[in-house]
Amino acid sequence: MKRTLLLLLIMVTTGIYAQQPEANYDEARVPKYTLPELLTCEDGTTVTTVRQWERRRRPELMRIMADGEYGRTPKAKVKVRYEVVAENRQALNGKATQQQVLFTFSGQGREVKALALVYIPNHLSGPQQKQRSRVPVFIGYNFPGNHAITDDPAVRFSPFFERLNIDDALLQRARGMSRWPLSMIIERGYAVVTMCYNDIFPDNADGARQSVLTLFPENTDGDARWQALGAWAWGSSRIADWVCRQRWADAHKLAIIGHSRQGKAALWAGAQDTRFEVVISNESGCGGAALSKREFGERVGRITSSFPHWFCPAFTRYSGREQELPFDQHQLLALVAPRHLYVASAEGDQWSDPRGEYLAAYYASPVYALYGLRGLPSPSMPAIHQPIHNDIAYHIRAGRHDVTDYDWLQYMDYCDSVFGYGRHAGH
Ligand code: GTR
Repeated sequence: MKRTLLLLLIMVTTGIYAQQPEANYDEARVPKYTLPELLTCEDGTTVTTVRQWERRRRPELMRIMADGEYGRTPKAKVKVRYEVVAENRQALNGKATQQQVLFTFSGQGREVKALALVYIPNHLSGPQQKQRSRVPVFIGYNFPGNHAITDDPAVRFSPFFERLNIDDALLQRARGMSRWPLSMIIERGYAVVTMCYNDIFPDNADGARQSVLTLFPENTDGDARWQALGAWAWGSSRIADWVCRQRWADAHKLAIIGHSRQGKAALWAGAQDTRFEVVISNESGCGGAALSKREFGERVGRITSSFPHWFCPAFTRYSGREQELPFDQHQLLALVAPRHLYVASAEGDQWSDPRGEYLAAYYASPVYALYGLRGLPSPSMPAIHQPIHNDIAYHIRAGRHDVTDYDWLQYMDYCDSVFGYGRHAGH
């Protein structure tokens, strides 16, 4: 029984059962589509200034995306208690201080626990040393649990797995290390704060009952009610709350990174929370960076039936009816402006529609232009392994759906440039 549960969990988490052959992978079969206007308000006013964008169009689009896709984030606050439950000042061969910080969220007489795993660089070298007394931070969820992204036996199981009460052997410590090259990140002078996304909202159709949603008053938002993606985005902001209070962290240099479904959540978090200076979507695909109206790879009908607990119920209305969507993902991406946006794709991940991801970032560029910033220059995609690092950044690499060292190296080069460090400065 426990094994079946775990298998199911792995399948849901990796999306194995969601991949079906009927998706379109032929560019010639992409329908003719018209994207909803980015810079025209609902009443027809054309946006030509930053002021109009920030006062009128941006709030309008925030509402449209919340009501139609991700759900409304409740305004009520829940109580959070933070507790450093373990510390190791000599982690990663002395290169980092590792902390495990238990977040206890409480509301409506209930508690939800989540465990952050934190690595802070001990030594900075070269130009970094002069420039930094506080360090920039990558914030991002992991999928398989904190214990799986390192081989350090002192790292505790994420609370979600403890609740499942599965044998340790089945939990496979260290099985997800490749996506979190901790030493490499620490050596570049960045801190990392990660947490298992299941701690915030367990990723299954019944997950809401164990999630942070239960800490809020009864939800009356109907079809616009938030679900998992909204909760994960909210949780990232709670991690940022904690990070911003730490002496070692540079609160002005926060990057949020998310892969795949967490790329979707990172974009929604980055749209809402302006403390994220760099917003990184790694292969977020449908409901993330990819344009829905291209109907390429994963589609709205598919994603909302495979994962009914991710989006707000209103999004399911557009199953098989993408051309009727009153919004598309370029509008979500534009909500990150004037902060830095990085969209990345993989050639072997056609399910996520790399071209659709690129084009959404390209079509978000006019908002960056309003600020005098550089988005993407042309609707033609760059070649593989030829990153573009403008105020909107993009790369496509060879290989499959994954987070690789190549991806991390691009993100760190880009952040170095954005934050004005060392050899990559001059951005
Ligand atoms: C897939 C899903 C994608 C993506 C992926 C993942 O099954 O269809 O939208 O979210 O899972 O998160 O790895």
